[in-house]
Amino acid sequence: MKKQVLVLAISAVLLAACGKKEEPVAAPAAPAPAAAPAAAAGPVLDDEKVLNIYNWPDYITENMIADFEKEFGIKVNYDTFENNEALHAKLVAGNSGYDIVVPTAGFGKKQIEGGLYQPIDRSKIPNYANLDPEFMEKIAGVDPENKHFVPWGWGFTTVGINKQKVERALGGMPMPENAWDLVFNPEYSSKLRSCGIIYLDSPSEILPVALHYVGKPAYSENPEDFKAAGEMLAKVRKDIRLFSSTMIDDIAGGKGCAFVGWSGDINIAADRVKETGGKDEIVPLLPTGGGLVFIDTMAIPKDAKRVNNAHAFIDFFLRAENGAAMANEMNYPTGNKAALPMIKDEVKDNKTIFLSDEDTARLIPTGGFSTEISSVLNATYNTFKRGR
Ligand code: SPD
Repeated sequence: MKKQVLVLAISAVLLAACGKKEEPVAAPAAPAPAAAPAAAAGPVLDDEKVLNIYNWPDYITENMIADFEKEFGIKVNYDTFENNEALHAKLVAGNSGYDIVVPTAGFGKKQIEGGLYQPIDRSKIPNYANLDPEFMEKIAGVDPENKHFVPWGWGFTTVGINKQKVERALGGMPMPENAWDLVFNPEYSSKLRSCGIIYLDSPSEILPVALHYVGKPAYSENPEDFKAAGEMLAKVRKDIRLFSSTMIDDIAGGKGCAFVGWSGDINIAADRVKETGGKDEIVPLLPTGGGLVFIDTMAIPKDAKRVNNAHAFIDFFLRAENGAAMANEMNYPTGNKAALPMIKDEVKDNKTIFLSDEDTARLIPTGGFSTEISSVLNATYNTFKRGR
C-alpha cells in the first residue's frame, strides 16, 4: 500500500464508530479572509496566561509543551488520567478546571450528548486545514459535523509480546494463529503465567476485546454477551500478574511477557529496550482476530475558562511538524495529512504503526458503550478483576 495513503486506509474500519452512516462532512472551513491579518498578528489569547490540559500518560512529544509555552507566553499545567472512566468522572462532576481534555472518540460520544463539551471554533484554528477530511468524516460518526473533537492520536488495542520470553515460556508449543489466545485462552495463558501477563486496567479497554474474542459485538449492549465474556475472563484471571494502563516501563523492565496494551505504547517500550541495549524483542502483534481501533481527540469542556488559549494550543498541535513528531516520537499517527511527508521512513515502514491493507481490514472498528449498559460493563470487569 502506498505510504501516503496509509492514514486514509484506516478510515474504512472506523466507519462503524457509532453504527450509523453519516452524511459526508463538509471540508474543514477555510479561514475567513478577515482572519488572515489576525493570524499574522498571532491568535487571540485569554488575559490569564494559563492552559490546563488533561491527557493520557506517555502521549505527548518531549518538547511540545515547552515550545508552546515559549512561543505563546502561556503556562501549561499538564495532568494525566489512566482511563476514559477517570476522565468521564471528572467531567460529570464539573468544574474540572481543564481547558483541553483528550477523550477517546467512541467513549466521548455520550459526553457530547450529555452537553459536557463546547463546540470548537474553527475560525481560530487555521491549521485545521491540515487534517485529513476522510479521517474527520469517520470521527463525525460519533461527533456529527466534527463540532467538538479534534484528533490527537490513534492506534489499536492489541496483544504485545516479549518474543524471547514468550517462546521460552511456551516451551516448543507453537504460537497460536490468533494472538488473542495468548491472553484469553488458558492453554496459553497458563504457560505465560510464569513470565507475566499484563492487562490494561479499565472496563472499557478489556471488555470490548474480550467480547470480540468470544464472538460477540465488541460494543454489545446485551447483558448475556457480557456473561459470556466474563466467563471467559474468569478462566484466565489467575494467570494475570498486573493490571496497568501505564505499562511501558513494566514491559521494558521485563515485568511481563504478554500484554493487552496499546499499539503505540508497546512500540515505545520496544524502542526503550533497544535504546538501553536490551536483546529482547518487544512486538505489538497484529492478531488475526483483530486489534481494536481507538481515536483519541482534543475537546474543550463546557465550563473551560481559557477557551482562546485552548484554541491556540489546538492550532499549535495541528502544525504539520507537530503531527509528524507524534508519529516519529510517540508511534501514534494523528490524522494530520500535512504531517505525512515529515514522518520518518522507519516509522512509515513499521507495519504496526501504519498497517497493511490486510491488517487494516481486520481491525475491530472503534465504538462506545451506552450509559444504560455501564453497570453491567463495570460489574463484569470488577468481578473479573477481583477474581471472584
Ligand atoms: N500512552 C497512552 C496512549 C493513550 C491511548 N489511549 C487509548 C484509548 C483506548 N481506548
